[in-house]
Amino acid sequence: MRITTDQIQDFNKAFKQDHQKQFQFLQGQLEIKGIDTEEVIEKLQQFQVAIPSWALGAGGTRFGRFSFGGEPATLEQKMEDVGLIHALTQSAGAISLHIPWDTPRDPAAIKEFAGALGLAFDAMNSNTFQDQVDQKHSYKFGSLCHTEAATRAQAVQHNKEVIDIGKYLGSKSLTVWLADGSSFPGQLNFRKALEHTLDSLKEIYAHMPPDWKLFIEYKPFEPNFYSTVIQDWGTSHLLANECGENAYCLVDLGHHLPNTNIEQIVATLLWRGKLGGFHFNDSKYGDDDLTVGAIQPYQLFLIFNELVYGMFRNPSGNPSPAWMIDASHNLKDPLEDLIQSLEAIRLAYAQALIVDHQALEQAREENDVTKAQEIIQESYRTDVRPLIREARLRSKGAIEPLSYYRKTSIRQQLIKIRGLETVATGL
Ligand code: LRH
Ligand code: MN
Repeated sequence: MRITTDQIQDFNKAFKQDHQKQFQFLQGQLEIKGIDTEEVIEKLQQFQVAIPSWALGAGGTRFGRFSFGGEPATLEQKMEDVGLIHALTQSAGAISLHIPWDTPRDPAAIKEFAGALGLAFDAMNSNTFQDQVDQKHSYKFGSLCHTEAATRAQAVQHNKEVIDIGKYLGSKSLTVWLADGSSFPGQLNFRKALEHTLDSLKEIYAHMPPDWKLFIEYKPFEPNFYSTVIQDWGTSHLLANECGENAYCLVDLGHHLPNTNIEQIVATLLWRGKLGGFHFNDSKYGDDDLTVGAIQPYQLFLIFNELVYGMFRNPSGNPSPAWMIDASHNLKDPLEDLIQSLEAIRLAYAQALIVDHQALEQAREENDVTKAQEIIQESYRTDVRPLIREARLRSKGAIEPLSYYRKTSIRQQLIKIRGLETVATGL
C-alpha cells in the first residue's frame, strides 16, 4: 500500500489555514527572542529517525499478545509500512533490521525496494538472545560471554554474517545487545564473562569495514534478573574504548534503573565522543518500550537539551548519533504508536533548539539556579507544534499524520489486503 504526495497535499488543504495562523503567531513570538525559526525548521526536516523492523506488529508480554489485523507478514510489507509512516511524517527515512527476524530472502530485491520507498538501512541488529532451529550451541547461558569457546565462536560468526548482510544493503553500523548475564548469585564469574565478551566484541569489530560503527547497547536486567554482563553505560563505555575508535555506546531510554539521570549520561558520553546512538521509547518501571514521550516528556526534553548543547552549542566532536526507535506495541495500533513517537521526538528536539543557551550558561556561571530553571522551562512550555507541522509541510508530508491515517482508514485497508491473521516477526 502506498500514499502519494498528491493525496497528502490534497488532505492538507483542510488544515492549512489554521496552521498558517498558528505558525505565523509562533514565528513572531520566537523572532522577538532572536530565535531563527528557519534554522530550527531546517534542522527538524533533516532529523530522520529509523523505525525498528521488529516493532511493526503487535508486541506481547509473557502474559499475552493481542493481534491488530493487517500486520506485515514479510520484510517487504514491513518496509511498505515504514514507507507509509515516512510519507506522512517525512521523519522516518530509514529502517533498522533485526537478524534473523528479518533476514532478506532476496537482498537485491530488498535493496531496490528500499530505494523505491526512499528508505535507507540504519543499524543492523544481531540476535544471540534466542536459539534458532538447528542451532548447534545454545545461548541459554550466554553468547559472547559463554564459558564454552564453541558457543562464543558461533555467536561471533552470527554477528559477522549480520555485518555482511548490512554491507550489501548499505547499512553502516551494527548494534550488539546481549541478554548475557545470570539470575542467581554465584552463577557467573563476572570477570571471565567480561573478558570473553571483550575478546568476542574485538573479533566482531575487526570484521567491520573501516567506515562502519559498532554500537554496544547496555541494559541493567531482563531476561537475566541478578546480573547482566553489559549492565550500564560505564561497562559499555569501557568495552567501546577497548574495541577502538569506531565503537560507541548505545542509549536505550528504557535500559536504566528508576530515577537514573539519563541526560547526564548523554552529556558524559557526548563529552567523551562515545555517544553512538539512541533507542527511543518511554517507560515508568522497567524496559516497558512504550510510546516516546508518553510517560516522561520532560526527561526527553532534558536529553535533547544536552544533545543540542553537545552537538551544536559546544561541540565535543562526537559524530552525529544514530536516531532509532525501539518500542513494542501491546495496546495501540503500531503505526499510530510510531507516528506519535516520531512527533514526540521532534517536539523535544524543537524545544531544545529554542533554548537560549547563552543566557543559560550565564545563569549557570552565576549559580542563579532559579533563572537557569526558568530559561529551560520557558522553552519546554512553548508549544512548538506549529514548527513541527511546518517542517513536515515543507517536506511534502501531512500537516496532521494521525488524522490522515485515521480518516483514510489505513488499518482497515491493510486488513482488507493482508487479513486478520498475519503475524509480524519480532517482539
Ligand atoms: C533489548 C532491546 C534490544 C533489541 C531488542 C529488540 O531489550 O532493547 O535493542 O535487540 O530490544
Ligand atoms: Mn533497544
